[in-house]
Amino acid sequence: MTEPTYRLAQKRHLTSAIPGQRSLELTARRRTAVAAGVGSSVPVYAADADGGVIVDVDGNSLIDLGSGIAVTSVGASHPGVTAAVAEQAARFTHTCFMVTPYEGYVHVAEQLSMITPGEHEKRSVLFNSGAEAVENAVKIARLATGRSAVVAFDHAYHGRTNLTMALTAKNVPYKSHFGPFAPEIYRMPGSYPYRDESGLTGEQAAEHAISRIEKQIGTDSLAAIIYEPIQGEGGFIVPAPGFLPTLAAWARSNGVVFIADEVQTGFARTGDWFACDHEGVVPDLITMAKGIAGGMPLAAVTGRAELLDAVHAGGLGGTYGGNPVACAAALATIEAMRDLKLPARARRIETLVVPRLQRLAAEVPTIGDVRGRGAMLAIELVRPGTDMPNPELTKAVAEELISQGVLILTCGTYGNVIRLLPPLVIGDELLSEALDVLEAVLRTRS
Ligand code: PLZ
Repeated sequence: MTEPTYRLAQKRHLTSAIPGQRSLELTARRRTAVAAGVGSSVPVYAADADGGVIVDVDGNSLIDLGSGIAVTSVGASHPGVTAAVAEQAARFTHTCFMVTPYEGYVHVAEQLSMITPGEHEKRSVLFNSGAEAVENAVKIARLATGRSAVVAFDHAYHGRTNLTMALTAKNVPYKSHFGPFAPEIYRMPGSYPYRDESGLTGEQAAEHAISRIEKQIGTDSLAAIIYEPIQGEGGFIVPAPGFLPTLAAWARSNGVVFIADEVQTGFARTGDWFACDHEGVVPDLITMAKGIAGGMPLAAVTGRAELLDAVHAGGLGGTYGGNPVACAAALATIEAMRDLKLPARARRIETLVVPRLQRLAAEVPTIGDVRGRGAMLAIELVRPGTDMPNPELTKAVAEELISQGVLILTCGTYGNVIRLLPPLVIGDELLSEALDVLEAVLRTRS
């Protein structure tokens, strides 16, 4: 196994207040040119990034616990990825796979067949974003089954396009006033162990959803059910054991396509190649993006050959889908993940972080829950002595961490979850320093 090498010093180092002067200037320029509807989690502008650090335009070096929302698992400038990008860009940046195909696309599809769950015959189609992959998975499921209904779940996040907004659960900021939404989407209760009635097993939670589906939709109208094996934006919610296998088995025996949305959980993030692997769940279709290409925009739908090949020639595509530079990046990323044994590193991150957070939770009454898997970890903040969400504290903690040079993201239906998504190549010392800061902030704020 190779150890990661770093180009930038792996340290937290503040040269100015956060944000510094140059970032403030860029914020002022941005206000006059960039749409107000696009938010940013941190008030500084990136100049360089590598391994576990992001250096801003004022020279501040921040510890990155966000990976650009679970994207830069191999780091934001992994040398193998940047070399592959440069090499491919120097030959050709685009021909359009639908016009003049190229080997990189085929090679990525071959790799996806190998690493995704299940030994069955598979096919893949490539896109640009997670939302586009989800849209296409639904198109494929509808065409292949001849049915139209799709079930999504409470706390789900699947994207911001019209169909994926309809699949996404949370109104503000994702959906509010952006309707009307795509029809034939039904929402069901999922599994949220911290908030479900106590003692509810994963199997029982799945049975609740299944009996509602049967009553409200009817299986012969249902094309697909879509689930994130760990719900990401909804709050890093790990379903109770047994939930996913029960749902997947029911789908299979009723001719319903089970789509696993692994856009956030995929590519080594949770300690295995895919989060479905932990319970041996084999989805019919799997959607992927984010970690797939080391930061280059690429997404994929991989699944059963008979589903993907049911679509007529020309039925799937897009100008940029499977762009050659993005494919080169994906191949280099997958190679780096194997080489650096990133699934194992994600598991190691869990063993370094979770015991510390659990000890902290025993002392700090505002920590309601510590959860997650691999390097997709979270703490849910509540009002002391209750399970009432505490979004104000969550926002204050995140802001304080960022001002101390630790880039952290929040999430959750109730806006009360601090999430940890470090690059999988982050060094132990740097991660430990970030946790020191997190612990200190939580102790003083709570
Ligand atoms: N499915 C499970 O997590 C993207 C969204 C951030 P795109 N999650 C981050 C934001 O506020 O826009 C995501 C996801 C899951 C689909 C998507 C959508 O992926 O690449 O952002 O389209």
